Amino acid sequence: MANSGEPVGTTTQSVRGHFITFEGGEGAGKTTQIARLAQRLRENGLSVVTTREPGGSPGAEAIRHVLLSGAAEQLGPEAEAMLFAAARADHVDSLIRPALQRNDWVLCDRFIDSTRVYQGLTGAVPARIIVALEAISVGDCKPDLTLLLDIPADIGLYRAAQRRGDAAVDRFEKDGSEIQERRREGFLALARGEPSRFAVIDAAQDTETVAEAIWYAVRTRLGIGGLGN
Ligand code: T5A
Repeated sequence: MANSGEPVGTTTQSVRGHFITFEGGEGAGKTTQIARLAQRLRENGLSVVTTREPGGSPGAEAIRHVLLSGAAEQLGPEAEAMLFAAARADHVDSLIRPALQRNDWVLCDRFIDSTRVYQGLTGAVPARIIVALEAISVGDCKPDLTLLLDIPADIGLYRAAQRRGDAAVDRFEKDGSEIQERRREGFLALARGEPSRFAVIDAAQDTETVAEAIWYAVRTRLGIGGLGN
């Protein structure tokens, strides 16, 4: 678990690199835009680690399979939330925190806000459990910037279906557009509550326009305007 041996929610290790998370609904374009941003940062001579949740470390990838196949659904929402937290704790300990301590940039596809929305706001898991699991799994390893790729649920689901082709729909993608729209509203509510951490990006635009909006947000929010194009 993150910070083993430390009181829950605290750490003695300071985070030095930049930690950016990408959040949003299904098919919002997170994977596409993480690759674009990583390339741009590398062109500026920066060391970048890209990763995803659930997953990102061998242990967490094993848990990802259990979660997205739907095998854990019958255990109930709280058990699913605990599995997301267990995966996250391993991911933070084995990949994210060491990368930040090396002064790398970490770009992560989904993180704490996905749990807050999918399991919490639009799931059935009480807020006090979400808060406790987050403290145990993440401690103070919080994102410096969260890019919320906001998109109408129907457009996101259409894009996700196009990308998926004939492959089976996963545990959370199978939920209809009504719940996906509630998730969208949940993310937007989180962004309103933490405006200094979140930048909301209109992800319904074309890929190039979204990439430019993200680049502007990264440069201005993280105070690195000196970076080139
Ligand atoms: N989950 C996750 C929880 O419930 N709790 C948690 O705590 C966490 C961490 C993960 C699932 O787990 C749930 C949420 C998810 O349901 P996943 O397989 O990792 O599932 O999938 P997602 O994160 O949902 O990501 P997707 O792969 O569905 O979508 P992306 O990455 O947002 O989108 P992307 O880049 O793959 O693009 C989708 C398609 O659209 C095209 C792309 O080419 C691609 O074909 N596209 C565009 N088309 C037009 N215009 C643009 N601007 C486009 N950008 C991309």
